[in-house]
Amino acid sequence: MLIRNPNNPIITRKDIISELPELNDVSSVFNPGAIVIDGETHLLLRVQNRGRETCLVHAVSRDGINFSIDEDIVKVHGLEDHFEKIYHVYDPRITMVEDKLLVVLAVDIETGCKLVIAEMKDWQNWQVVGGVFDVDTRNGVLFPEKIDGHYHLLDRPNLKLSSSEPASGEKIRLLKSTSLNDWTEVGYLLEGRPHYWDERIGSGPPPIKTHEGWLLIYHGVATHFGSSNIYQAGAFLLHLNNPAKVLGRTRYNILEPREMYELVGQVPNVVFPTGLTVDEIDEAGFSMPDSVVSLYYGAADTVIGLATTTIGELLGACRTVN
Ligand code: BMA
Repeated sequence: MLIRNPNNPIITRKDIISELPELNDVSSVFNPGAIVIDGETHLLLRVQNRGRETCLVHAVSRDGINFSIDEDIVKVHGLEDHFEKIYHVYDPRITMVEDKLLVVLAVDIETGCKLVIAEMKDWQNWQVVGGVFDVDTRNGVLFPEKIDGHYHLLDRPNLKLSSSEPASGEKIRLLKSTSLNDWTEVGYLLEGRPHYWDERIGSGPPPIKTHEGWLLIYHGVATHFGSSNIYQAGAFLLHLNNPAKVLGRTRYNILEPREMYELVGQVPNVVFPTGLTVDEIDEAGFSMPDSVVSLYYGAADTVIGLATTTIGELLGACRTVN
């Protein structure tokens, strides 16, 4: 259902060209946030250098396929007010909420991972305006509008399954807040399905508003292959006025590692969607069944892939739940 762009991978390490020592001959570029503003597609790239340090870099494109990439590293101001020592800031998910351009970032600190919300000042400068600081959590996405006067956010609290494994999780949670800072738990919405493609799960890009409900892409991890986890993508649908209500979920994955650049790389067998754009949205923020969806995803934690489909195809797939 998702058609890979023939130019895939659309961004690789060789496209990062900069005088900065931090961006010289980098190792990988993956898991981008995406948004369309005034007809241009903007990405925030997760760039990993040979120090295995993470930098966020902005890229822009007229056609959503060929990107021109900034030479500077994006600054997130105010992080130091919250954390003493930060290891990595990564996996940006970008959402426009009531004229504010916001990004949710995963931030690795000594005690695990927190979610930080930052507002764009310009593409190089973002200011921390909130976050989810209480639990160890990741995969945060903001809804593009307030519901019942509240911001809404999905996250995925981490479980530490064993000391040798990275923290991961298997339940997507809904939170709400009036301020972007103090979040109240509404409840857990979706669980991983042991033995199947999505044993552990987490949201992908931010929700899309459709007449049938909030449409989301998520990632699922099949962990039952011993040392080789497989990261795939699926979709689910939430009620428009009551997003705690799950209306549908794909039984099958809609994208799985198949191409060489998805199967082989820094972390093999990974497609990890974090950015999504829709070509046609009406005045009220709704996309149409034939609106084209462009999904930007990290492949093998090494490069960026692009795959397209339509809203109608995704909604149809959400009805295949068993
Ligand atoms: C997840 C996150 C992602 C990463 C993926 C595959 O747990 O850490 O950033 O792309 O694993 O390694």
